[in-house]
Amino acid sequence: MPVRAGFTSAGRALSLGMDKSTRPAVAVLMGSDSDQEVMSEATKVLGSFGVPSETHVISAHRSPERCRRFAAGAARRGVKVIIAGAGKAAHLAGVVASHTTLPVIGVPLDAGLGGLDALLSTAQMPAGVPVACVAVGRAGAVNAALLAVEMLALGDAGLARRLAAYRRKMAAEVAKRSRALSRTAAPRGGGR
Ligand code: AIR
Repeated sequence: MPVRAGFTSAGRALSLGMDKSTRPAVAVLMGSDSDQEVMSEATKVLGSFGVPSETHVISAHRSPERCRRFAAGAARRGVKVIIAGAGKAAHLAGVVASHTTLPVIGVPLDAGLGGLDALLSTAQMPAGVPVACVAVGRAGAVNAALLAVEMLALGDAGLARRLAAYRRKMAAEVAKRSRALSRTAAPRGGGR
């Protein structure tokens, strides 16, 4: 399902309860630059809604101090939501969440085992430190961005309107596909 709903406002500053510069409202993190292709889907969706974002490669295991520093300082820098994608033993979202009370959305990535390893590592947080876990791979990256937009839209009527328009456009697209399918389907009764 296409997610770009005709919003071409990339880079437009939003009223996010902070200054209207290009201050990033969402941070998109990934455990390795090898995650970039999938995680860029999240950045694209954010851009299509005009939500400014920043991107960082941070590994919970390979660069733990950088991870802690980023998470501990994110709120102070104006970040509102953090998206963290990682594969294998994907502890990035959980470790980031342990250093901040900003909402953290984890995207499990398929870097082996079909992403099941990352899914469990991301989703199975102990009570007390939540991570919102979305689907494995591209669908997860897209939905992480949409979920972040939904969170920001709670305090932004313009963004909420764009989300509603996006949903309407998606529903219309489904109906269009159904009509196209009906046209190409065999006529009722078989055509024997
Ligand atoms: N990773 C990196 N540090 C900790 C983890 N879990 C993940 C990355 C990537 C995978 O390990 O998020 O999905 C493989 O990384 P690389 O750099 O070896 O390609």
